[in-house]
Amino acid sequence: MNKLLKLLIVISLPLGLFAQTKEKPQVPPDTLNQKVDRPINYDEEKVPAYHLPDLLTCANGHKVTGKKEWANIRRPELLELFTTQVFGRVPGTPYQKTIRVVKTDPNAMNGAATLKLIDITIVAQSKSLTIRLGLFTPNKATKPVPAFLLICNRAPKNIDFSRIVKSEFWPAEEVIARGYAVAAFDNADVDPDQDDGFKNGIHGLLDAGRSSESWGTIAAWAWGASRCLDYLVTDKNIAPDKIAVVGHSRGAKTALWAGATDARFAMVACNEAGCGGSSLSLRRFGETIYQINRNFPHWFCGNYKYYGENEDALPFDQHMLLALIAPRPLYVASAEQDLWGDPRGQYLALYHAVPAYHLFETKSGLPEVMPSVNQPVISGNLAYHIRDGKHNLLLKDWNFFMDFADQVLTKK
Ligand code: GTR
Repeated sequence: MNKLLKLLIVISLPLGLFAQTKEKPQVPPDTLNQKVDRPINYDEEKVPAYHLPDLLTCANGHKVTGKKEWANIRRPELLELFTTQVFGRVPGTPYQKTIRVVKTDPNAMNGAATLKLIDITIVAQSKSLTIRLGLFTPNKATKPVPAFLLICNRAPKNIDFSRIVKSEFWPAEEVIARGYAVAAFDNADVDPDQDDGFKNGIHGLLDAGRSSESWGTIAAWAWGASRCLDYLVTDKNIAPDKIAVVGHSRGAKTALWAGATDARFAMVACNEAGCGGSSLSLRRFGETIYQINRNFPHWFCGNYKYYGENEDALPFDQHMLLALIAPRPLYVASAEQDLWGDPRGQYLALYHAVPAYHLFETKSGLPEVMPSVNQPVISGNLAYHIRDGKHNLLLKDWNFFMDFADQVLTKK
């Protein structure tokens, strides 16, 4: 091989520029039953060569070139792939939903906001469950405002609606000060974060027999986010077409799936979603599909386990999940020390989602080179930052999200 060709391959491989589409794989053996303890790779040099499945090439080989084909053919195909292979399908069990505003305090945050507590009760198969949604709207607003909904995957004190405890994880005062409404719910209200055989939470209400395609806990939380949205779009203080969903880590995987499955979410802010969320699995850097399914067997559907230690069989990668948000605004955020979540893999996934955005408009382009720490890139409807420090959701992240929302939601 001549030198120039060799150099081209070395430069192109990390970005997966030699992309190709793969057929759906044969079901490989369930590697979870074998004891695999491969060391986790944190070395960029050891990232294997990989071929990213092509975002715009349909299963039948047809290459999508326009937004109509994307919306009618390729996007539904990818949505189905992520439904059957990663997150699982929501059962069609009928249920009743009642929404009740149980408390209103027009003088919250020393008069800066109005607090509403909303109970969303779901009844099915003689069982019931209530999701408590907390919402602050800014009192100084003269018209309906954009809103942020946080899927809280941490202890409820992080979203303390009484504001006795304040946490950067949900900096409600700062969000209100910038003119946004801010809402949150505890994901445990929807489904416990436990491998409980899907007996409890919303699975206990809606499941009627399970298969390898049945929904896992992340899909359940995303479903819960949509039930919160059912209320938020009716609140007269909120602009119903300007509601962003925000999540951190497992909550960010959830936010991505909520945005993918519910187009009413006008923006997704995905903070450090990592494996199964915003980072490319084919890089096998940090957490792997095998590890995540071993440690959290309840998060995804059964089929996802087949790809553990078997990434080459993947007919998709996470750039395709990000592309399901297109053309809506999408913010992907990483943290410098969060190597488990593979920051570079997160940036590359976003970079490779760009072709879907380009079917709609060309302003959303991203540089090939990852931006420096604490230097957000905002480009049309796409944004990215890598914050200094550890795996966490901090005020700094929220401020960057709000800078983006100022452009893509408020000014819209
Ligand atoms: C880790 C998990 C990650 C991420 C994280 C979190 O243990 O391996 O995928 O979701 O938890 O949610 O904080």
